Amino acid sequence: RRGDTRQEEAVKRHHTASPPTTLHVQESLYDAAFPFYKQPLEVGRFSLDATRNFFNDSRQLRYYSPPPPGDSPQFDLRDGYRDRYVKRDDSIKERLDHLLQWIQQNQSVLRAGAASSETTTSSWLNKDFVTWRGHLTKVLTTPYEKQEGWLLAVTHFRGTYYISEVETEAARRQREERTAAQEELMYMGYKFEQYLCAATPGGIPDTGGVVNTNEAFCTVVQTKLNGHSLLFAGEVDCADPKYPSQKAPDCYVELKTSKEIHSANQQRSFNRYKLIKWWAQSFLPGVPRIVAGFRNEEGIVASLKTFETMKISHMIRGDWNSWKPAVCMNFCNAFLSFVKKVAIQDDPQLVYLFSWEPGSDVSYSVHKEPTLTFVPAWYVQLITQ
Ligand code: 0WD
Ligand code: CA
Repeated sequence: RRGDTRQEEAVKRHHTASPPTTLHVQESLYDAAFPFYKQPLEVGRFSLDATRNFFNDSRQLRYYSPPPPGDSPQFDLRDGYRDRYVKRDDSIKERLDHLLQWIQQNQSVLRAGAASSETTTSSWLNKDFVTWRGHLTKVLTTPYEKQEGWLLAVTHFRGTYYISEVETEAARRQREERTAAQEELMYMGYKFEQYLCAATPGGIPDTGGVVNTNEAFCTVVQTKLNGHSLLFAGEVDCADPKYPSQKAPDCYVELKTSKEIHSANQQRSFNRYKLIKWWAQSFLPGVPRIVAGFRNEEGIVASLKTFETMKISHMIRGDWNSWKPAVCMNFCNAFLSFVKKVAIQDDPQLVYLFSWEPGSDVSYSVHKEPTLTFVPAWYVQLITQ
């Protein structure tokens, strides 16, 4: 049977007139041709400073500055954890606020791209979905995820579906019960960025400075997955001033750390569980390169490896029980279609809460509680104008 037909059947219906109740997740249902995914276009940029203030510019963009080729790096990722670390308060839920702020300050960019047909149900924004890239990454990897479920809140407002993550009970518990070792591991990812990033193109990394995880540079991307138009923002680690194309997102580089690989078993698990996340995250905004630092037990990175995002799927193709990019994208397409079928009511205070746990189908519940509502009043004003 054709993949399309099988995906249609993934949606269970009570009867044809009412919305579906669940969405099946099994990989086999989505094992079809790669869907249409429009080349991601950067439509804007924003920065968050050391105190998490929003700026509609690139002030926090950093520049890739690797050690000279041939030199083995000796990056001590634990350095500064005790005395040069300012950690973002991750109990504060920012939801879509910064992205909505970007929309507010860039109406002209968006109005210019919008069709003239304005009705009461669609706004000048003219996008089907607005969300964080990280939320879409979670959707893409769902058919292969075996550990962490998710909760995604959706509000349908003036023809656009806003998707904002809600922390699961399990994730909250994990966050509150993080061990010192886990906290340090989180720091190490950011410290790695400091070793490879300079404040100016051609500059040298300041490895003695403070690591402040409030600081962020984000790209705002517009694209299309089949019939779904998307606007999302994602954090970008740096731009490579030496890359042949200085166009965004071509020049962007994603930085990652991972444990050194010493066995075939570790390699398999890296390919199966880590590369899928790395691929999905960078593929979505069209970031072409991922630079990985492999750390030893002492937290020292002695080797770097560059992965080309578009070649990752070829690298894993021969693996037993491997993952497929097409399955990820077809599932995402099906999920977005499911959201459109379910979230019928256009109301900025109404939340459709989609939930998924490994081994289950996606289901949803409907809420109108101030604690779950995430589209702010000021934004409702803005769009309604
Ligand atoms: O409200 C929420 N539930 C979330 C908010 C979940 C995830 C991220 N965020 C915020 C981040 O603080 C940041 O401002 O959204 C922005 C980034 O969004 P994204 O690019 O869509 O997120 P994602 O692709 O998951 O992560 C990109 C980077 C991470 O890099 P690695 O290499 O670890 O994937 O954003 C950072 C991190 O550097 N990041 C975070 N920083 C602080 N707190 C967080 C977080 N919770 N999550 C990701
Ligand atoms: Ca990173």
